[in-house]
Amino acid sequence: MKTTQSENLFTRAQELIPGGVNSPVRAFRSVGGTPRFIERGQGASIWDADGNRYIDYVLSWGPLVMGHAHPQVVAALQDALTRGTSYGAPTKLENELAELVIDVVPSIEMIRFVNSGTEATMSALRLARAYTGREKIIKMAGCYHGHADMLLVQAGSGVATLGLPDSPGVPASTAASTLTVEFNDLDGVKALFEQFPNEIAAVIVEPIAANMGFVMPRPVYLQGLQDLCRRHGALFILDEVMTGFRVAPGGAQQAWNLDPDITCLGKVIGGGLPVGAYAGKREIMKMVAPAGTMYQAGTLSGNPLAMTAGIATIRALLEPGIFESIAGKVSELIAGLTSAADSADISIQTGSAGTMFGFYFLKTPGAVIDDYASAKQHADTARYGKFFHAMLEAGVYLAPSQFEAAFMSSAHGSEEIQATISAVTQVFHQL
Ligand code: KE4
Repeated sequence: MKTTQSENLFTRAQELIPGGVNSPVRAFRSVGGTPRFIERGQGASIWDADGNRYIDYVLSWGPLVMGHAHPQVVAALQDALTRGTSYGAPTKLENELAELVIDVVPSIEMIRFVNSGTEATMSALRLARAYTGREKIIKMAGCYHGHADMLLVQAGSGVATLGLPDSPGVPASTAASTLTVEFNDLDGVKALFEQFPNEIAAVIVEPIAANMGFVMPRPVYLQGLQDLCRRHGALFILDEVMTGFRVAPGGAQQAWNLDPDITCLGKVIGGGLPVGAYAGKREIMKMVAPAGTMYQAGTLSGNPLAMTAGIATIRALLEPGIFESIAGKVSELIAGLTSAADSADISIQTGSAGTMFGFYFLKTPGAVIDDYASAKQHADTARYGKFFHAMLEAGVYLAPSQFEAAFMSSAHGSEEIQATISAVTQVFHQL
């Protein structure tokens, strides 16, 4: 595969931008090689600067559940663009997207739009501290909730990918208020509530730990966290930035009948444009300025183009049968992946929920990855790196890190799924 253009662009980019990228995980650091500079996306495919075509399972890290340049999204944006790009004033579009999200996500009564998942979780935690008057928060090791100081403690995603223990620049005093426990360890959270009575403002958790690869919650784990929060007067915050509109239309909370106090959203609700949101019970949300005293603001929050892309994407996703058909493609791909691994005698652990999925190469056959410690211990990142590049050469674009999830779109048809399965089969035998 010719990658001259990407190589030249990457060389130049590294002079201009730290690491040549505007988000670390894009730099291929953990898998090696030159990141592909992408020029175009259409449906399930992307093309790089050298004209190579890939079937895309990163989909901008989750947002593009309807694929690249979906006709309804493009048309809606083209129309909105003729009326300008931003007003810094309220618009009916914000009402429309708010109503859509409130209708679909069970626990949400009121919502505030921001520009990224990071802003969503950062604001949600400030709100939890304001509402409870408490300072400490609990997060799980290996979970990633964006790059706000207080959350860059044993984080996942790019922090895990680069093997950074924590980030320099986060004040010790800030990190001291963030308590961490292994994902799926309910007793560990229970112990913290007993150790710090009346001090914990919130527990924040990804319902599926998809920033350490793809780790499903144990049965009753999430319900257990919710019950502990209720019992100890802390807020239960579900970070559905990735799982929202993907595990089910109403997110993991709809699939698993959860009732979080605050939900963080992002990705899909922006349809590929910058949108995040924190949302939840009216009683709590009404504390947010200017209705209440907890301050949070943003020049481009609720931006009309971003709202337009989010509305068009969610409306298209909610068309009858669409979600189920995308979820069906995930099942088809996972079945193909599993049988290919069996026939090549390769040990993998797969996981899937709705329109998202993931898999690990295992160093030890039969090992189980169900938290960050076991992910670091058992995931064969070297073998994943080889697999990643072989699949890239075969025209399949996966996450450039073993500690990320993968995503499906409505634009992936049987042709793409079968092409992917045959590429996997071929590559597994090469491995
Ligand atoms: P952003 O600030 O990147 O929009 O959202 C942060 C965030 C919050 N919560 C969860 C559960 C997330 O997965 C994310 C961001 N996800 C990563 C990929 N695992 C974004 C990719 C990147 O950092 O470039």
